[in-house]
Amino acid sequence: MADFFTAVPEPIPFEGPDSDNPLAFRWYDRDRVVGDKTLAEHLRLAVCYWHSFNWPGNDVFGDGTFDRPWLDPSLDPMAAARTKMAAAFEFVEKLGVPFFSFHDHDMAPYGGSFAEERAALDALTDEALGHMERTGIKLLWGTARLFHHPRYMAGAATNPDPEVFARAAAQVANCLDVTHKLGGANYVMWGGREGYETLLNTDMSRELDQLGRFIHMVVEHKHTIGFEGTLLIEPKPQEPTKHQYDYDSATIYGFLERHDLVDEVKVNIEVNHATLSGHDFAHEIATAVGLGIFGSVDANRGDDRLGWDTDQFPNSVDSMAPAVYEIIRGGGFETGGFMFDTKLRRMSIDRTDLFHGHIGGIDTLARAFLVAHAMWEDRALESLRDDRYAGWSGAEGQAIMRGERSLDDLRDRVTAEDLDPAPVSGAQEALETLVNRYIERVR
Ligand SMILES: [Mn+2]
Repeated sequence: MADFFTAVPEPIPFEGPDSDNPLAFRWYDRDRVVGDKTLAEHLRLAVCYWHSFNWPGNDVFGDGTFDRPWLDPSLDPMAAARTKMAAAFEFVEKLGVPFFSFHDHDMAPYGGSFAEERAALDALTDEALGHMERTGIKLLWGTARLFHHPRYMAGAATNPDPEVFARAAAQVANCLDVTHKLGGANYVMWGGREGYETLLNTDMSRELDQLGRFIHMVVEHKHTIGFEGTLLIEPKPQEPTKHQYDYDSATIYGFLERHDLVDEVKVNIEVNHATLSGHDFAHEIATAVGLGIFGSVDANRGDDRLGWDTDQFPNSVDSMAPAVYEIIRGGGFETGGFMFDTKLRRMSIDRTDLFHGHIGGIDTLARAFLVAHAMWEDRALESLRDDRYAGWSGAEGQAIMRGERSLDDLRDRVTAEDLDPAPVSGAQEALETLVNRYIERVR
């Protein structure tokens, strides 16, 4: 442990739901066994490097507000990167979560030739490996920042210039190599600027084919170096470009099918991206689970009144529990986890605010998990769902689904039996109240 977050001298303890200590967990009892695993093993929580340590709290109207001394441009870039890393690992260790995640250029500075940037990334990830071995903290995923530098203003893989594509490919090769070196459980591809502003200058089908070729090259490199983590694409419908190609999970599934990548790539679903695409978070989970491409989650939420990506810490068990239920129903995380791709509000300038955001978010996820797991164990929703679809387990239902009935067959049967089935209640209000009962009672 280093000495940046001195107001939090010890690891955050678990004190239970009745605690009033703001620097304690009330629900995240990491060693509590729920079903077949501990809460820590179910949730696989991760802190992000970029918003938490590499973002100064600036917005389009003003400069950074946060106390992040390593971002001072007058410092030696490598020394500043090392100070930042020490603070990041101090934070994750005190928070007591098992994983972190990083962008290449949030850990390593820009500057010099491509070879020099690669050497800086290699050196700093060697140093990260030391922190990981010392603390036991693991890497949930790495990712390349392919949207920040002006060269990527018109996209990386989808850029009209193949030299930009080449630069992006080289950057991903470096980042995948160091993610492998750090034992990353996944590698994420967020298409930061893979999209368009106007069709007046855009050949969309060409750009999508470029993206398909790029992802195939990433898959090839993964197998060449022996990386066994999961490749993930992160859906987002818009921002920064007006129309992002990776709109939502269903769009990505269609893209993966077209480019023969379904067996190689899954999705990293972000709560705020799901809601921006017009879906509930739970819908995006259920879609990905149903299509066999569910991978991981970024837990940050949006604001119902704002139409952009606010990346706030999750704070509503009511809205999170139904989505966590869909994750449990799908079998839970394999290599993925809950990652805090979260931003403090710009006025949250105390060093402890970063703890408050994460503690509240983690307790929200832990409590949502306990609610969802109790509903799953009791089969409270599943037994109702089973009843609702029971007809499809009968002989006629199965014959239809096996393709053994034509429209004519069914017309003959409906005519012969004068089939006129009575409607059955969907009972939505009763089910919503049932979920609330679980939220009230879980301990
Ligand atoms: Mn994200």
